[in-house]
Amino acid sequence: MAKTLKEKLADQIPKLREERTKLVKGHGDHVISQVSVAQAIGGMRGVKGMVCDTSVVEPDKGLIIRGRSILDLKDRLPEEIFWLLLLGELPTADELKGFQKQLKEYGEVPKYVWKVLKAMPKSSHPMAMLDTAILTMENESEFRKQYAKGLAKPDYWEPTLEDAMRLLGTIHTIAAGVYRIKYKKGDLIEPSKKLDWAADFAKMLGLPPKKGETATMMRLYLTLHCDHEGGNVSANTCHTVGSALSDPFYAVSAGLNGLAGPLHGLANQECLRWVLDTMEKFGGTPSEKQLEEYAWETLNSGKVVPGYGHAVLRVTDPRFTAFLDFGKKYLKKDPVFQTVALVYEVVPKVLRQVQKIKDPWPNVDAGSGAILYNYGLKEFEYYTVLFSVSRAMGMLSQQVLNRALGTPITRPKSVSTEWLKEQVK
Ligand code: CMX
Repeated sequence: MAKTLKEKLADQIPKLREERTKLVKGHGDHVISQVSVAQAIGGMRGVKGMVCDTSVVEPDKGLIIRGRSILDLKDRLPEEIFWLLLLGELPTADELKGFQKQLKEYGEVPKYVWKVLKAMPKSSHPMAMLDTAILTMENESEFRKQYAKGLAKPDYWEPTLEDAMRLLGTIHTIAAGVYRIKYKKGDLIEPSKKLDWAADFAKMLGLPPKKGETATMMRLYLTLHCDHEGGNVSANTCHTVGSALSDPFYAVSAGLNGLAGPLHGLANQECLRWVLDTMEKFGGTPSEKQLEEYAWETLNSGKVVPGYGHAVLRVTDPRFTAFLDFGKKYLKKDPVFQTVALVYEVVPKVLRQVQKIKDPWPNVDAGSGAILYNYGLKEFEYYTVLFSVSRAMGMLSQQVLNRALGTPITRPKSVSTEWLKEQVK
């Protein structure tokens, strides 16, 4: 019988621990980064100060998961990606089948979670609902229970993985419930015993299946958003909270609160709004000239053009390319998609003229909204919830590995402005 994810991880952990010990003992003093005043003030951009093995983001290549470009992985199921993030290899067909079956065994959402969600104000943002639901589910944490009983450090990763499975096994059901409760779509739809994670999510949202296309779109969406190394706001927050040995429910909920910011994951809702605003203003897909004018108008009013720019990337985000290719295949005639494609022609030319902008290219959020819109998800505010369902894979795999490796509590040193002034005197 194929090995489980836990068994495979258990096989790998001794070697990973040995490797880390060797690095610290043998090369602990080797300097890998220096910090300038500008970096200390400017969000620590580019400072190398943490380790993340699940994925890396190369400025000129984009997301690379365990050595494989995201574009080579785009047709894989999200479940395969979670396996890859954790183990560094893709599952065999049998391993995948076993993992999918196991994930479903963790699929029950406690009734109290629904009660809490239904009691929230009608005006609550769907991200606040999702994060509250995850925090409410902290009550189920196996890590917390076992830690309270006296868990040995080398064993921390096991109940962390258990919590990760529970969270991953339920997050799509919770997210679908958030959608149906918030937007009054009718009764909750039960998870299926047969469908894969993404297809089941699409079904529970209640989206029209469009001959299987909706499930294909959801698989792509959930695969593309899975992880983006360790330093971005959500991953870094999850890492920091988790480093205090807060369990995965606390840590992922905290990370997702960061994803809910408009400069991070919320950009996808802002981005489609921007695209639709242009269409409303110009009565349909605008001309290149109109779009250019609108981009300047946005910049001159002190706003950002959402979906463009990145803290690390310096090329078109390959995840955007994957969405663009999907749109060209399935949505060629859709005016919203056509506008997104046109924005890609025009906006980088405009942003390149603004000297301070380091990356004029689209990020993942520039195209995803138009696709969701076409498949019946018209509620922009909900888009970051979809992002979150996927990104939970990255955050959870990072946390399990950190527990396995005994990564210490995060505690960088802050300095005062007075201290900085002294240094540069
Ligand atoms: N539109 C207008 N101005 C932009 C811009 C854009 N798309 N991208 C960067 N800039 C501005 C910055 O606001 C900054 O201005 P100030 O110096 O006046 O503050 C200046 O250009 C330099 O920024 P940068 O070094 O190029 O980029 P940062 O690393 O500081 O920020 C990001 C990166 C993503 C926050 C920024 O590009 C941005 O706000 N983009 C629009 C929002 C967006 O799409 N966010 C989603 C990113 C992906 C994700 O995390 O999910």
